[in-house]
Formats: sequence, structure tokens, C-alpha cells
Amino acid sequence: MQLTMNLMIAGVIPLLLALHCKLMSGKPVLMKKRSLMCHSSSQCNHHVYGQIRHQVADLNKQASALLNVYLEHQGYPFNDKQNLNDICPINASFPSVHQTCNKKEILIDLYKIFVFFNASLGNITRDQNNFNPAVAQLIQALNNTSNAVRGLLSNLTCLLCSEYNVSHVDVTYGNSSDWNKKLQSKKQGCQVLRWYEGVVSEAASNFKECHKPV
Ligand SMILES: *[C@@H]1O[C@H](CO)[C@@H](O)[C@H](O)[C@H]1NC(C)=O
Ligand SMILES: *[C@@H]1O[C@H](CO)[C@@H](O)[C@H](O)[C@H]1NC(C)=O
Ligand SMILES: *[C@@H]1O[C@H](CO)[C@@H](O)[C@H](O)[C@H]1NC(C)=O
Ligand SMILES: *[C@@H]1O[C@H](CO)[C@@H](O)[C@H](O)[C@H]1NC(C)=O
Ligand SMILES: *[C@@H]1O[C@H](CO)[C@@H](O)[C@H](O)[C@H]1NC(C)=O
Ligand SMILES: *[C@@H]1O[C@H](CO)[C@@H](O)[C@H](O)[C@H]1NC(C)=O
Ligand SMILES: *[C@@H]1O[C@H](CO)[C@@H](O)[C@H](O)[C@H]1NC(C)=O
Ligand SMILES: CC(=O)N[C@H]1CO[C@H](CO)[C@@H](O)[C@@H]1O
Repeated sequence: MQLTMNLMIAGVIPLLLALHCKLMSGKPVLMKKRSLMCHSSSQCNHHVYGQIRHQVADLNKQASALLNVYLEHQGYPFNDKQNLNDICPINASFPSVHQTCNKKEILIDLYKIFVFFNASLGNITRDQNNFNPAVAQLIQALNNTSNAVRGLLSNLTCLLCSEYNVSHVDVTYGNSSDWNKKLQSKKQGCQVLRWYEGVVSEAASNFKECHKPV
């Protein structure tokens, strides 16, 4: 059986996450294709925004270690940190953080980032299970981060669905056509994890800026 390693983030597929949430009246809005997102979300508690802040801060603390353990086990040229800007340049089209203290904008940015990262992590994990199944430290770090990302997404979903009238969030993935070779899938993983290290750090410091004591 041939292994396909289309790690690359799939084509220009705008993933429409239609979040058809209920209006205040309780009337369903366009419930024809009820969103996955709001479907599984339950009641949020009062502290969910604070939990999100903490979850982002925790993920930020682990991001560099994840990138490093990933790079260590990809072999040449990825273990040569000097050349990463050439080998796996950070892709400007990946989701980014806007400097803002508007809660709704913060939550939507985070949602885009973590849906994208969650999907990418699934592929990175699949490929590393093929390339480096015996490297427990790497497999575990990926698993830990995936678990934490899912917890964060469930909190984000809960808040976006219950408190904000978010009708949909677009997440655009890149093209997968070119990425079916081992080296290229390693490169893609490297790009995603480098991007993630930077973006989660920006997200964490944006939260800090917004909650500075006056
Ligand atoms: C994950 O891999 C599949 C195919 O292997 C590809 O279609 C999909 O676009 C990839 N998704 C991401 C987010 O990388
Ligand atoms: C996260 O990724 C997994 C697959 O790796 C997928 O099953 C799950 O639906 C994703 N969660 C969200 C909220 O996108
Ligand atoms: C994964 O998480 C477990 C439990 O939280 C922790 O003991 C372990 O050190 C973590 N491993 C890695 C590689 O991050
Ligand atoms: C990943 O984490 C989940 C939840 O903690 C655990 O059930 C599972 O066994 C872990 N898998 C690996 C390969 O470590
Ligand atoms: C919610 O969003 C929809 C679509 O963007 C809009 O038509 C509707 O008026 C909004 N409702 C409220 C209560 O803001
Ligand atoms: C960045 O991603 C876009 C699609 O998301 C892709 O077309 C482009 O080739 C990528 N650039 C690099 C340098 O990987
Ligand atoms: C994306 O990939 C598809 C096939 O998977 C191809 O038809 C399309 O031209 C590619 N788009 C770009 C911008 O490379
Ligand atoms: C409201 C809600 O879903 N809160 C969850 C946020 O995430 C933490 C950690 O995963 C959970 O313990 C909370 O229940």
C-alpha cells in the first residue's frame, strides 16, 4: 500500500465553518446545516474567558520545546537552526493575531489559529508516527499539545457560540498538491510549528497587554 504524505495544508479550500447559532429569541437561524461548532458546545461557565487566557499562556510555554524536539528528529537540514528561514520560511498566509483588546476579535483570531493548527497537528502527528514512531518524546509532545489545543478549542467554541453572534469563521488552508514527499512534509511541519511558536507568543502577550494593571 502506498503511503500518501500529503502533509500540505490542502488546496485553496476555504473551510466555511458556518456557526448557525440561535438568536436571543430562541429562534433557530438557518439551521439547515447546523454547525459542528455550536452543535457540541455546552453551557459556558463564567470563567471561560480567563480559562482561555490561561490555556493560551500554557500553550505558549510549551511551543518552543515542541518545535525543538520536532527539529531534532527530522535530520538534515532541519536540525541546522541557522538555515530555517531558507528551509522552512514562515508562511505569511497562515492565520495571524491582530493587536486588539476587543474580546470578540481576540476570540475569532484565536479560533482561526487553533482550528488551523489543530488540523495541521493531526497531519504532523500522522506523519511523525510514520517517520519517527520510536521517538516517544516527540510523539508525546505532539499528543500533549493536541490535547491542550482541543481543550482550548472547546472553550473558544463555547464562548463564540453562546456570547457572540458569530455566523461563520473562514479558515483557508494552503495547497496540498505539491507536498507528497517525505522531505516536503517535514518542511511543512517545520513551517507550521515555527509559525505557531511565533503566533501563540503574540497571542499570549496580546492578552497580557489587555489585562495590564492600570
Ligand atoms: C492533511 O493531510 C491531508 C491529506 O493527507 C490533506 O488533504 C489536508 O489538507 C491536510 N490538512 C492540513 C491542515 O494540513
Ligand atoms: C481537531 O482535529 C481533529 C483531527 O486531528 C478533528 O477530528 C477535530 O474535529 C478537530 N477539531 C476542531 C474543533 O476542528
Ligand atoms: C506530556 O504530558 C504529561 C502529563 O501532563 C507530562 O508528564 C509529560 O512530561 C509531557 N511530555 C512531553 C514530552 O511534553
Ligand atoms: C495521548 O493522550 C491521550 C489523552 O491523555 C491518551 O489517552 C493517549 O494514550 C495518548 N497517546 C499517546 C500515543 O501518548
Ligand atoms: C447576527 O448576525 C447575523 C448575520 O451576520 C445578522 O443578520 C443578525 O442581525 C445578527 N444578530 C444580532 C442579534 O446581532
Ligand atoms: C504559503 O501558503 C500558501 C497557501 O496557503 C501556498 O500557496 C504557498 O506556496 C506557501 N508558501 C510557502 C513559502 O510555503
Ligand atoms: C492546488 O492543487 C490542485 C490539485 O490538488 C490544483 O488543481 C490547483 O491548481 C492548485 N492550486 C494552486 C494555486 O497551486
Ligand atoms: C466552559 C468550558 O468548556 N470550560 C472548559 C475549558 O477548558 C478547561 C480545560 O480543558 C475545562 O476544564 C473547562 O471545563
